[in-house]
Amino acid sequence: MKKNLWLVFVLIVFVLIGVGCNKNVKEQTIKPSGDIIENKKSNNEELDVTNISGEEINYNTKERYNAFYKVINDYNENSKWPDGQTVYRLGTSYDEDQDAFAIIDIDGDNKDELIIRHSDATMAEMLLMIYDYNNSKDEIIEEYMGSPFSTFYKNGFIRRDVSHNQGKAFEFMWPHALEKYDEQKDTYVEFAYVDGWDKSFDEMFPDYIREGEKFPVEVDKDGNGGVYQLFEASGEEGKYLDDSEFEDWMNKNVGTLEEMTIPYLLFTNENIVSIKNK
Ligand SMILES: [Ca+2]
Ligand SMILES: [Ca+2]
Repeated sequence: MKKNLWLVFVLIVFVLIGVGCNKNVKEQTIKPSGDIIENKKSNNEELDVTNISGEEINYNTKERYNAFYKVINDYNENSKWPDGQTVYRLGTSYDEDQDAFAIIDIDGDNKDELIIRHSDATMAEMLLMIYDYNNSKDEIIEEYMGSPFSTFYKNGFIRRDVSHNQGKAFEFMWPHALEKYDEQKDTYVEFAYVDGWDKSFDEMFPDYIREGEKFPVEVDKDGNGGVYQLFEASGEEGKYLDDSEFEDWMNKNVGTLEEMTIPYLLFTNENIVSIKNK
């Protein structure tokens, strides 16, 4: 169990520094041919989606869907991610654990993205990838790497739950990262990390509490036995907030969370071909 706690700690640190898992590829552009180009600057072709005459540019072209089709097909047929890495599958027979894909304007920039949900994997290797397409360069762009435990909201926020909750949050809440769509960078950036402390954890697992440490009773004003721990920047200590204080912070900084439904499709021939003919 001590080992498990260390794992949780390591996981939190990883989330905070923005490394989701072993597929550590950030902000790269990938040519359909498989060449990867470092892309430290913005992925955005043009922030202004209108041309000189003021007409809206349509980025959802045949080329975009064709590039997505190639990615989907390569993933399905050759078990290859766009960056050339191999897709490892467990071979599940349950529908809800199958890999799936979706095409949707997930970030609200008027361009459709390709989402690949890799659920047919061990918990640690599950992935949710978002790919964009650069029309002018004919390139697939990796916009986001998260996990199937990510929830997308209409205001550009993502809540990414950690895969295991084995820390002090215990039964009070589920630790998660909050990420936010950055229009300038055309990618999602870290916003905050939310953990918690369940008072009953101290009694249940006294061995895991560091010396001199105890549940912050003074913060738990509503007395429900739980407090939130909020990290607004990586590396900071994290401040404890009671339920209503955390709620205020959420209202002020995150706003109303309306969940987006992602129209996932399984990797059947029919579904794959439908993208080609889009
Ligand atoms: Ca979009
Ligand atoms: Ca409380």
